[in-house]
Amino acid sequence: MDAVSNASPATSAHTIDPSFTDYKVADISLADYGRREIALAEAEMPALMGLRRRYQAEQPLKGAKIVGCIHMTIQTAVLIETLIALGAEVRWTSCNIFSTQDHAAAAIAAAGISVYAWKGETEEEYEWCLRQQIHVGGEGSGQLWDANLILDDGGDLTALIHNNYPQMLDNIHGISEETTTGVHRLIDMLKKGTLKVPAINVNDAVTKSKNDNKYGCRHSLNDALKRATDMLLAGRRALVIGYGDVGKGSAQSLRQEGMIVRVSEVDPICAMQACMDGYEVVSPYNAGQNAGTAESINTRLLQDTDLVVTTTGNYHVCDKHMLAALKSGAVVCNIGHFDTEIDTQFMRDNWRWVEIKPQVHQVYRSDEDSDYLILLSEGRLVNLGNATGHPSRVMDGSFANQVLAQMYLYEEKFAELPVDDRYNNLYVKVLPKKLDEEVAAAMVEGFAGVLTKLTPEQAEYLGVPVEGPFKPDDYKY
Ligand code: NAD
Ligand code: 9W1
Repeated sequence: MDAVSNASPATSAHTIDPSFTDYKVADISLADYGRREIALAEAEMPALMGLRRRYQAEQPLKGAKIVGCIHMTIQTAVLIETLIALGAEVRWTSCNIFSTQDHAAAAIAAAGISVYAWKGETEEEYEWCLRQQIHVGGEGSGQLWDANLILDDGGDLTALIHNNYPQMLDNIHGISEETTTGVHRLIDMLKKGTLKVPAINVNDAVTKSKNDNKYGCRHSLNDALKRATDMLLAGRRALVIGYGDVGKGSAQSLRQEGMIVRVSEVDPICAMQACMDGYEVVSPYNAGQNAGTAESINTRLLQDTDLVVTTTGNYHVCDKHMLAALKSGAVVCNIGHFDTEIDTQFMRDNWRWVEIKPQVHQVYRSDEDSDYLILLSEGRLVNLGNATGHPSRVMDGSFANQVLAQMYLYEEKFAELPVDDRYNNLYVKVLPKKLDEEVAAAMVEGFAGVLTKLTPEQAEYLGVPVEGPFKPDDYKY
């Protein structure tokens, strides 16, 4: 069977059935546009499409009823339709008030799938959507859906069900969780004894985290800068703050545009990696000492910097003194933690803002015409505010893990255990490394890459099975 036979049906198969009203999206007329982009994304998501091919006949998710709460994007549409292709029924919401792509949501609704999501929900609407999702035909019916699996990103749906609809947990076999924050919340619940069903940590699969942190940011940082400013990046000087996975991807993103890239770090191991990768390791503070004063600032460096990118996950790594000392006209942005890395509060309180267009501000530090900084996405994640997040091939790794996690939980059938046994069978764990390797293999195949097989002698020499897993569990990739 070839890939085409598993692809979504042609547009005409998705004409809207007027009797289907169990959804709310921004504009259902965007469905055809969404469907055309889903078709393109399918071609870029070989691991997900490979799972469709491999398991379509077997229907491993037949009888599965999944409530899914994850960014309602084109890539997520391919995830949803993969779960359905393997036999599942689903009801969907977005896990973020801004992350819905309205054409993706429309295409899913037009295919007869219950989805409650639109870009720019209020907090109240967001909560409302989650409640519609867990009720058949919406909350008005007063009838909870007999869901048996949760797919979550960030833990809001998990918390809502645990706190407000605990009766649903009787039927639920488990949760697969996409993000760091959600996994932390699950581990907290497990420690406190409030987690009632097992959970798979998708976040820490290598085929999720490396893609997300490193390759996702490599793809979208330079894209965001160019969409925002249309400036030529080559020959200009960048300071990347932090050289973890996001910093590594970001530095490469800028280098491949021809920028002169400098890196600052606190961790000598990451700083060494930056040196070995050929970046100049510098500090925005004189002799690396930050006393929290203007005198601590390495003004020579900042006067020679055209772009600052924060990637640390830390607080105020681009502080008010750095902002004041930067070269006029410099671009400032964050691709690390949500909104803590740049002291935008100081910029708001003290400087004059001019909106050039959404997500691009000129921030005047004085009355001087040329004395401004260009702040992107108001200091929030620049690859989401000024670009379109991760590409399909990056989400493919993550979402193939989601499908495998749902299959795993559904096969384990936790909810069918005698009630007394449940307590002893709770966990928050990653999938076995073999499955991570399978996702990776499917992605390699999608690039038409050819893997080499170990000979039995070589496998024996290394002390690993010919078919893998090839590395110990604590191996750092
Ligand atoms: P990481 O821990 O691997 O890297 C962060 C690095 O920053 C570390 O090496 C640390 O030593 C360094 N650092 C901390 N404080 C510093 C300081 N004051 N100056 C210089 N360096 C400093 O983490 P990561 O995986 O690279 O993720 C970083 C952040 O990016 C997290 O908040 C994560 O949630 C976020 N993230 C964003 C995206 C996105 O799409 N925008 C994707 C994945 C992760
Ligand atoms: N996730 N399909 C913005 C994305 C918001 C977003 C967020 C992604 C994807 C990091 C997931 C404006 C897609 C999502 C497009 C977009 C994420 C937050 C994806 C990147 C993570 C808080 N987190 N992600 N594509 N918004 O790219 O599902 O364009």
